Amino acid sequence: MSTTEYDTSKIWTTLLTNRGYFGGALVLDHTLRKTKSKYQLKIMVTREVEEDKEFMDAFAAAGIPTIVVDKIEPAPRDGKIAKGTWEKLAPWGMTEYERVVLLDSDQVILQNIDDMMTMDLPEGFVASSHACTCNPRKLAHYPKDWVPENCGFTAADKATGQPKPITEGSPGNHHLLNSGTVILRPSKKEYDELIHAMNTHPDVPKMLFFDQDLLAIVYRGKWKPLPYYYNALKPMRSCHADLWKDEDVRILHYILNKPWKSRAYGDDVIESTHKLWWDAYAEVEREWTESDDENKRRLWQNVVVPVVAQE
Ligand SMILES: [Mn+2]
Repeated sequence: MSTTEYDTSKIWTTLLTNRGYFGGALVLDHTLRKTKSKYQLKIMVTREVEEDKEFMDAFAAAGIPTIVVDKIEPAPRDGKIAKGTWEKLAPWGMTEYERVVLLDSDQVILQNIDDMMTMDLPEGFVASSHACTCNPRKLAHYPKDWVPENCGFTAADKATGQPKPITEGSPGNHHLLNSGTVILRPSKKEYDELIHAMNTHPDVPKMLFFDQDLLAIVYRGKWKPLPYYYNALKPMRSCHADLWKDEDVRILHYILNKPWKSRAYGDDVIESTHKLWWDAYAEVEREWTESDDENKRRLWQNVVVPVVAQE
């Protein structure tokens, strides 16, 4: 699809802060195109990325527009700055768009998701999927109340995948979202609220998931839960096997270990999902390495090959 055919009032976006996730971003872009989205992916890049000329050339070769975003970080507390992916808040300030959907570059799109651009979203609200708080790997640094009984997905309708509505009486974890997928309406007022909360909220210095934790606080009672299949976290294929249906999954999210780190993924319920990523990557690889454009073939070698496992 050429640029002129896109609906330019709304965009997909994701954040890249270095070359490491570029293979992921190429697969994300490729699968959005492959599923025939009529909206374009524009990738947010930091100032550091902007200075990496060869990397910027690779975005141009891929035909992916970039949006350079300034550093966003909390005011220091006791002389310390809570470092994190705070630039993921930048889309709230992009008021030239009616709607922005924030995605993660470790996702693959398996079915057309353009309905996310038109689904009902009240003013002042965002839409997102729950965070899965089952903690199946029993990671010690995760909060103590991250157990299956408290997970938002445990309460979802198993037949339809629809989430249970969130109320003030819901378990605390039902108020937590995963910021790998967020539908938002850019707004100067909401952007300012987010930045203010980032600079002042007492929990910020101990936040594990940065923008994601902050969004759950600022949009508490003001976010619409989406079915899991708009942000299907790969471990859920095991820990929510009774909810998960492969044929329903629109967005598969490779949280924790990334598929591009090894071509020798396992064949268990979770790691076997890496095949979908590698199949899509093979299509991208063919397009670049068989290109008539020598510059594109060179950029593939210099920018993509070093960050994607070759065996
Ligand atoms: Mn992710």
